[in-house]
Amino acid sequence: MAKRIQVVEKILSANDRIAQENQQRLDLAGVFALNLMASPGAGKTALIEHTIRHLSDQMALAVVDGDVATSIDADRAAAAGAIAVQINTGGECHLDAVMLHGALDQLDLEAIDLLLVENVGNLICPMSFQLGTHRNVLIASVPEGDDKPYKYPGMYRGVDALVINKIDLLPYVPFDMEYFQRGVEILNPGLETFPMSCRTGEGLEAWMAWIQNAILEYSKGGDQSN
Ligand SMILES: Nc1nc2c(ncn2[C@@H]2O[C@H](COP(=O)(O)OP(=O)(O)OP(=O)(O)O)[C@@H](O)[C@H]2O)c(=O)[nH]1
Ligand SMILES: [Mg+2]
Repeated sequence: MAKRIQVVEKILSANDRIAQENQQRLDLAGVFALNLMASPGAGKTALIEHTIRHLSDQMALAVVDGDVATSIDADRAAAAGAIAVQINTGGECHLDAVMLHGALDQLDLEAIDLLLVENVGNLICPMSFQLGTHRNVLIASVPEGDDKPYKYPGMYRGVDALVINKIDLLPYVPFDMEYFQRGVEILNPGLETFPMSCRTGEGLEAWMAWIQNAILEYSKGGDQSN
């Protein structure tokens, strides 16, 4: 048993080394990168599509899409107007730094300002594998239920921003926003939160402003986080 733990530790530290390398490559080319994590179906790709449509007249966007088996999400990102690279994890429930490293090889980083990485839909594994991106973002969604911060604390603790998607469904599903946000506040005090509906477009402006501001800070050289 002790041996097995050592192996896991080695894998994680190898991952962190490559994540660092990824971030150096991104920084050298001036690419600001977000790691978007969520449970399956929360709206990661929907948010990516909106972000591409809102920001692509101001900056060059690329998407790296992690999926177990298909290229459906990368195709959606490409159709929305971004350069898109698909990673098929072949069963793995998360992206890791090596996978992102391979995807970066396929991109002309010098020509990109913003990189959106869509992680595999999962609320546990992705958090254990840093990728070298500058921010970790969690997309929660109303139909998942208001107890998720309490049940998946690691994910809520480790992110830099939180989107609460599908607020258009609040009248139809039981979701106590106060209870949900209380859980978030305990785990990650002051976490920047964006209530949103990718269906109606509500809340998208604040999200776009957050990205624009983060990129501005990054381009001033004050941001090497994650
Ligand atoms: N009502 C409602 N539906 C939404 C919203 N955002 C996304 N959806 C729907 O939710 C479903 C999943 O959206 P996706 O963007 O594919 O979710 P995802 O997180 O990328 O899913 P995976 O990549 O499979 O994990 C789709 O049917 C979307 O149309 C929203 O704000 N409101
Ligand atoms: Mg998706």
